[in-house]
Amino acid sequence: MEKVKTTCVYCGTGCQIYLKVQDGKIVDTKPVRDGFNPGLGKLCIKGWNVHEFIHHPDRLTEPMIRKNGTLVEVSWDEAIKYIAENFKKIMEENPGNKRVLGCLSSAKCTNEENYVMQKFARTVFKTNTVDHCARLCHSSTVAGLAAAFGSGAMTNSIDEIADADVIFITGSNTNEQHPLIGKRILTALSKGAKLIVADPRTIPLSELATDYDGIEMNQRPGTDVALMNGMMNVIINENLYDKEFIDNHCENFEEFKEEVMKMTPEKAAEITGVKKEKIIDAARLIGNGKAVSLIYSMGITQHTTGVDNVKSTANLQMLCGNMGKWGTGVNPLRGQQNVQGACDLGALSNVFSGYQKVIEADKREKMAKEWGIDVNEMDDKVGLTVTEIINEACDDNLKGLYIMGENPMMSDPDINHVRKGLKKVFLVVQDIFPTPTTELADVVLPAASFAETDGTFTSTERRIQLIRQVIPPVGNSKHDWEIIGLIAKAMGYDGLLYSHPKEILSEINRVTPIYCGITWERLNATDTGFQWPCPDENHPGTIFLHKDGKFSRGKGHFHAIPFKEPVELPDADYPMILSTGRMLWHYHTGTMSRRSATLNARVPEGYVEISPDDAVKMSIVDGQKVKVKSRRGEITIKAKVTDRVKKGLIFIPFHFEEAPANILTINAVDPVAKIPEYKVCAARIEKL
Ligand SMILES: Nc1nc2c(c(=O)[nH]1)N[C@H]1C(S)=C(S)[C@@H](COP(=O)(O)OP(=O)(O)OC[C@H]3O[C@@H](n4cnc5c(=O)[nH]c(N)nc54)[C@H](O)[C@@H]3O)O[C@H]1N2
Ligand SMILES: Nc1nc2c(c(=O)[nH]1)N[C@H]1C(S)=C(S)[C@@H](COP(=O)(O)OP(=O)(O)OC[C@H]3O[C@@H](n4cnc5c(=O)[nH]c(N)nc54)[C@H](O)[C@@H]3O)O[C@H]1N2
Ligand code: SF4
Ligand SMILES: [Mo]
Repeated sequence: MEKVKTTCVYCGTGCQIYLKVQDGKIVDTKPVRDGFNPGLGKLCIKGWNVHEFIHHPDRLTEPMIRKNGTLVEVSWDEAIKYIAENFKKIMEENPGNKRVLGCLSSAKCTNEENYVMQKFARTVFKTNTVDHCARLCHSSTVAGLAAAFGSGAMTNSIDEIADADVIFITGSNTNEQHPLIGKRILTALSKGAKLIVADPRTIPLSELATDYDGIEMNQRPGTDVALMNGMMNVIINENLYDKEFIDNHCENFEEFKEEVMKMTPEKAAEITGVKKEKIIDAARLIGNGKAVSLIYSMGITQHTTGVDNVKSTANLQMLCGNMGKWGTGVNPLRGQQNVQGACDLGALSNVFSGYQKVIEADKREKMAKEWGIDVNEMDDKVGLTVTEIINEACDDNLKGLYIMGENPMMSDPDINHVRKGLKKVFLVVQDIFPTPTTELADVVLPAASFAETDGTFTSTERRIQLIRQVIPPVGNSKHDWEIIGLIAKAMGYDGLLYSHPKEILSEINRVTPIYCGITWERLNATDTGFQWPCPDENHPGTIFLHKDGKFSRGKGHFHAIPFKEPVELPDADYPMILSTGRMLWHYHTGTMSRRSATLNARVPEGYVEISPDDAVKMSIVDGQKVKVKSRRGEITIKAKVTDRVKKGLIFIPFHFEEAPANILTINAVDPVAKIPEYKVCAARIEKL
């Protein structure tokens, strides 16, 4: 059997896999064991079964246009012509208006495809309204860490976690969501490391923390600033902080200290619901640690205070000098297999590739020159973000939207609001499967999957690795980069016609300083890939950032962060806190994992986690169907009675179309990062 090496398409760990081919079909997946592999020769259950969705009969294989209300198969020529005419018409009817059209790019697609999509938005639609799911995920990280350190990425590498002597994990269910990174935590524990887990729920790691003499804290959702300020209060009071590191490498310490001194451990305990003694013990463990690694994910970012939460993680690690050294750092685990890359390549409304700001004239001039366009026609303001795109569509301001590889009808907050907006616009959706979003589209375009595409993905540790075309695009589908080029040409711009992704990568190398040295030739000559920044072709890449306290922005900046409550707290009508997130067996909106027979057989339907206390109080038994209501809507779903959640808290994974969590969630966002508060809203449970 032929086997082709490529990169797993689910989470951001970047595991290397072989896809096995028989009679033109991909029939099996095996981990790479004979070469470099961030997964250490192992895979998680999603990785083992990643081939299962590729040939699923639901794959989109022909372009479709909505005619008299139904989607009808058409030729590529007809679809492309129809799209170009409609988008051009919107531009002609709204001359000079740079907020009538927008694009959603995709963390499921390659670096090259994301580069092409943002270039399309900026050259053809002439707008900076291009964004993607990072907005819903780690936009708080990008904003918060850039403000603190000058660079918004995971500071250290996956391997280093195994060598930390204290690991502080907060808001990351690492063993379920990044299982092969979770493996490094186990290795560290077996070498004597201490684990602190702060999560409102009890997760697999919580048990490890208690088993290995660490600390588990179940804070009230949305109280992380109070918790971390409380810990830092202890660290300062007990003189456990790194004065030398702060004096030499940081700024604004006094203002920060003044704020932190207000949050005594007593006060923090009162706000968070965590016992004072635990806060003090956790602070001492971190303060006395030699190499402390801080790991976080959505539990920190998905709040209206997401940026504040992220800045607090930075404060904590700078305070103890746990930066710029092996085994330390602030380590946001990036979720999608290429969300780091989609951000790096400029699929964001405020930056070109390499985080070059769109509001800076010299950056616009540089891009205009490379792209062969008139700089004066470029959008010089920050564009709309994911949630703003929906709001503007609802208000009839945005009139056309081109979505590649995103499913906002399942993944955005407050789906009823999303539906209202998407129904109003001329909508083009390019996906590999039908989704609730394609159901609203005027045109549906069939894309090739990761197994049918050459290109690169960038993993959570800033590592750029190749993906390889194993089979030709299924049916009549085409590569995402190719489709975008065809639409651009039909709209009068030839600068997006490429013959192969390697041509796109060499353009990326030319205009993106952090990716300059990561060429197609070099990637083919190594099996480890390269970690950015990699400024030239002789550079080996960068294992950890901010080495020796030399922060990307110069000095590390301490921020004074007062605690703020989430936007919607429980009350008499909606007495419970609803939190949403994920589980091991499914992936996001389920388009892929629910079409994987193995994964779907294991967990075939959605559920709401409810505590035994609340279940008894309401006489709800495990497995019973209940109604969950919020101010936005209601769903019917199976109750799962479990002590993973505490009294007053319920949790719903957002993978299931029949019981979509996002009918309930609130469309309230962080003022800076514009990330929605997926982790806290008020809800109630009713018996059917
Ligand atoms: N199996 C699987 N793996 C995945 C994904 C998937 O869908 N399925 N998705 C990928 C993607 S894109 C992402 S972004 C990552 C996300 O990975 P994670 O962030 O690990 O996943 P979540 O379930 O969203 O949330 C993590 C934890 O945050 C906790 N939490 C909730 N509220 C709070 C709070 O107020 N404070 C704190 N500190 N914690 C809180 C939750 O209880 C939960 O345990 O996973 C990636 N990996
Ligand atoms: N309630 C709640 N909602 C959340 C979250 C939460 O924790 N709670 N988490 C948020 C987070 S962190 C994230 S990252 C988002 C994810 O939000 P989305 O990105 O909208 O979710 P996905 O299911 O990953 O959607 C990816 C789409 O791309 C398609 N696709 C896969 N491969 C390809 C390809 O090669 N080409 C093309 N064109 N399409 C492809 C898939 O079929 C799917 O429809 O969800 C967010 N929504
Ligand atoms: S840990 Fe992530 S990258 Fe590795 S096999 Fe599992 S889903 Fe794929
Ligand atoms: Mo994500």
